[in-house]
Amino acid sequence: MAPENPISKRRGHDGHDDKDRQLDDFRAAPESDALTTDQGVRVDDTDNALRAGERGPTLLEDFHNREKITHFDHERIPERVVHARGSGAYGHFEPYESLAEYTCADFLQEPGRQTPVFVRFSTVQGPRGSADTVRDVRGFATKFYTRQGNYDLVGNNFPVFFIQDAIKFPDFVHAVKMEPDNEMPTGASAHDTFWDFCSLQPESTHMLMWLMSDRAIPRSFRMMQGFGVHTFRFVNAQGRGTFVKFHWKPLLGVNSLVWDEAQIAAGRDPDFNRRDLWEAIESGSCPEYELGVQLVAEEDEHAFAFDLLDATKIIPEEQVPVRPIGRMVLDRNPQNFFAETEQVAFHTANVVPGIDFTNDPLLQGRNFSYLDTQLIRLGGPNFAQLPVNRPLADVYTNHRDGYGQQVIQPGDSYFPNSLSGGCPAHAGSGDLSGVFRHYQESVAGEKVRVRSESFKDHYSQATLFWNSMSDWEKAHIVEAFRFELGKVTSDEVRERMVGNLAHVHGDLAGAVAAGLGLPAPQPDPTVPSLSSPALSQENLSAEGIRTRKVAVLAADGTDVAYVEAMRAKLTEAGALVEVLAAAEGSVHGEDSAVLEVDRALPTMASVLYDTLLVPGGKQAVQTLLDDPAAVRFVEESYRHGKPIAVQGDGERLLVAARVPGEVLNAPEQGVISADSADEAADAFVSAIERHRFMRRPGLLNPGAV
Ligand code: HDE
Repeated sequence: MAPENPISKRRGHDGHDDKDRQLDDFRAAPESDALTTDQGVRVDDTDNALRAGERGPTLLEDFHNREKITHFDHERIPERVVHARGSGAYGHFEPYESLAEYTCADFLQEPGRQTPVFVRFSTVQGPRGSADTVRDVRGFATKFYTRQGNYDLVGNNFPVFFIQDAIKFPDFVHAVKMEPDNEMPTGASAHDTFWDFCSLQPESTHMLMWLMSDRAIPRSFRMMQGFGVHTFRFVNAQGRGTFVKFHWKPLLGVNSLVWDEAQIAAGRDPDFNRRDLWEAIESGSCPEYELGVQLVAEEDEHAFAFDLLDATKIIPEEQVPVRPIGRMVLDRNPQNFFAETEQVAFHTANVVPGIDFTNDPLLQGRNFSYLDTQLIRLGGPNFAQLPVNRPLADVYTNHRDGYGQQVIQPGDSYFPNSLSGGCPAHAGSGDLSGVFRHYQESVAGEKVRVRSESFKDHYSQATLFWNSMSDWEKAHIVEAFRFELGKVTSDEVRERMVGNLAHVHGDLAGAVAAGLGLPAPQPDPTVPSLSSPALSQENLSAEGIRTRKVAVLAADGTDVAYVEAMRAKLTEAGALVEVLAAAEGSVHGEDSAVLEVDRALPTMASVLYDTLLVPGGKQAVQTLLDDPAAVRFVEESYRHGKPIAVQGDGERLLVAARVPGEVLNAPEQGVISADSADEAADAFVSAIERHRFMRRPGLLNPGAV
């Protein structure tokens, strides 16, 4: 008898929604307990090839051996040319209200109606095996399996892009990818070709500001915004269009790592963001994002100082507020990385009635590129039949044949026909509901190869971004430019780039130049003084500390009662508390109370936690003081701006970690020193809520502020 299928028993995969039920038909439940070949022939030995005599040559006739090796030889497919490294999850989206006034998209009509989704987060530059915490843009691509067909919102975690016209994408990607001779650096833009391109291409300046900011090193995919980037178009049932920009906002707040931490994390856990997403979903702490839209009436197309079709520009939220329209929850991990996360195929041209394009030249080029790249990556034209890509809406086409055809299609495959009763019929000839009708935009013009004059301002919004940053965000941007340009070997490229920065802000250009040993360029007197507070991460923290990871450093002699009291309060607030000690097992308090150890200190690092708790207990603190890994843990936590709570003697560890005297008990700097959990807990929770304290003494590089 066939064993119970362990696959269907995995948590969350229980016919959860329509997509999950559809996937069930493709889940390979073993039908027999015996190993077979692809042809279903039972096999009793998969460890020894057929050979002529015990020590003789292997025989070609061994079809099982040949099939096994041949299949293995063909297991890899080309990785994505960009966004190769990614992590995916299923979930659902539901609108808060009907958007019928603006769009006839079926999935946006009814408050609370759930539409299944699959989301893939990614880095851009590095190959599939590169580290997660590199400085890079993150992809945020969502496939909505709507009743009217698949809608893909293929966005990023920055609201702008490097270039204005898709024809420049191959140039840009060749410049940012590893250098052609030595294939270095992996997962990094700190090299000559990238900065050579950008320094010659001022339209990239706004995007560079985002890339050099902490937005490029997100703490978690769960704490990162997403943007559709382009201006799209909603179309309502009457055919009226409204310009729309899409925003995803994480309910856990928008938080980042700091650069030193990101670099350490890349070694300590190259899967840092992937693991975080996976574990959060496995533990039931499902990430949520709110979808927001900025809506602009068609008649206001030219009401802005920039062109709505220019993807290097945002619409400042103070000018057009973001209206929340629904929420998305990611609650199911894939079961097979390759089948789902790797084979998922997003395409900007996968739209549904009610959502349409604009003439943004970057978007127009993308509408060609995604299908084209998938034909090579997924080996032919039938990839929409792969389980993860399959729409929930019925599919009925005249397409035939091709590699990997999964469907037996009876009947003819041409239109018009009479022999098949005219099927499939055009919707136009009968039921008109759910038909995609292209927006009736009038278009006229000479054939020209030019960039519109309205796309020519490359600096104002880079300045807007700079002006909107807090002091520590500015300092981090300066340090990032210094780091990246410091890796550039060409003096000419460095100088040209610093020259461009002078058009963003004199302070920025001057500070970067100083770090590179270059003279400060002449500031540009025309630099505007605009700012948009909505851009600063200072203003994007969430309430609460759900899923924040707290490390507790313990040893024999630790005040166990204090740890348990703090654990109770932190866990109640939704944080995850882990006790770390030199070895796994347990430690004993002075009163011989037992504290279970969750992780051995040598296997962990401060960069894997959001915050640190150091309980008192004379003997325990002495043990930790004698352990360089523990002192380093404290030192890094402080330097990376993380909240720290210490009890009693625990303060000695702060001193050993060279925490300045004036901060030893400074809740306003996120360092809380108190003897009891009652005194410490509330202040510690509010500190964790603030995420980081980047203005601590010694943290802001004076040359960079
Ligand atoms: Fe993409 N992009 N892109 N891109 N992009 C791809 O499609 C392209 C751009 C984005 O998780 C490729 O299937 C062009 C902007 C994401 O599978 C490719 C241009 C934005 C993903 C491609 C852009 C994105 C991709 C590579 C310039 C944010 C990963 C593999 C006009 C709004 C999707 C693939 C996933 C992937 C082309 C610019 C987001 C080559 C030509 C702007 C999130 O087709």
